[in-house]
Amino acid sequence: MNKFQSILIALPLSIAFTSSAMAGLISEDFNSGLPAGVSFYGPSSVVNQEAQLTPSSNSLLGGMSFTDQDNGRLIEAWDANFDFRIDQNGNGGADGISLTFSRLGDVGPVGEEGLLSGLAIGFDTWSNAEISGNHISLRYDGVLLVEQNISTTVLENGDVHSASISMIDGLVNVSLDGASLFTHDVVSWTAYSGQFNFGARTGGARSRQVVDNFIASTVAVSEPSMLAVFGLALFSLARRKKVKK
Ligand SMILES: [Ca+2]
Ligand SMILES: [Ca+2]
Repeated sequence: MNKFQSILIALPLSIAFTSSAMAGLISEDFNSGLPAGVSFYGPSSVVNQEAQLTPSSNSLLGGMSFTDQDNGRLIEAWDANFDFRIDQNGNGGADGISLTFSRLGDVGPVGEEGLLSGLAIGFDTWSNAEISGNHISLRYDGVLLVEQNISTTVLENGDVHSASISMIDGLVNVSLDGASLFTHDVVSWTAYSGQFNFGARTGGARSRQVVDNFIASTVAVSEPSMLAVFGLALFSLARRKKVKK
């Protein structure tokens, strides 16, 4: 292999290994009616420039999903930021809201524990024999990993709260109103393709449950580019020639 051949091979390979992953971005304030790329389920809809997941009525199951931003590619990291407000509580208020980054195609109305597919974060306002009636949960494919009481604020107090969730290679951080609540490493996590799906539920107790200002980004796992494939082909060609000599 001469010097020119080495450069020919090394160049595309180096491009392949330094190419950055594609990233998807969602920024939705619901101020312009029904947004494109968003599906609503059950009683959920845009009301007063917010996404109202449930009105304050009994026995509802709402939901809202966002179209996959990455054309089905595996996602290795994402972050999600949104405001929520839970008010008009009746009979103690219930049940809370959830955000799931669910496996591709698994979307729909769902309760405060999230979908049984992918990573789900719950903002739970009613204790069903749980740690409290004011807690955050984390589930992976429906398996409960974290159930943490919130002592600093009341989720259903009618105030606008801001949630911030980040996920990098299975490491999940959940923050509320600017303060980190917990970080959890999901050991069995592997990259999957998916989309964001909100849910909310009411039962015998009820609340109006609203989400607004959803800003999220996703980072897809890098795939070998055409240049890399070209480089690998050249490399194997050069090797074959070398063997022949
Ligand atoms: Ca809005
Ligand atoms: Ca509950």
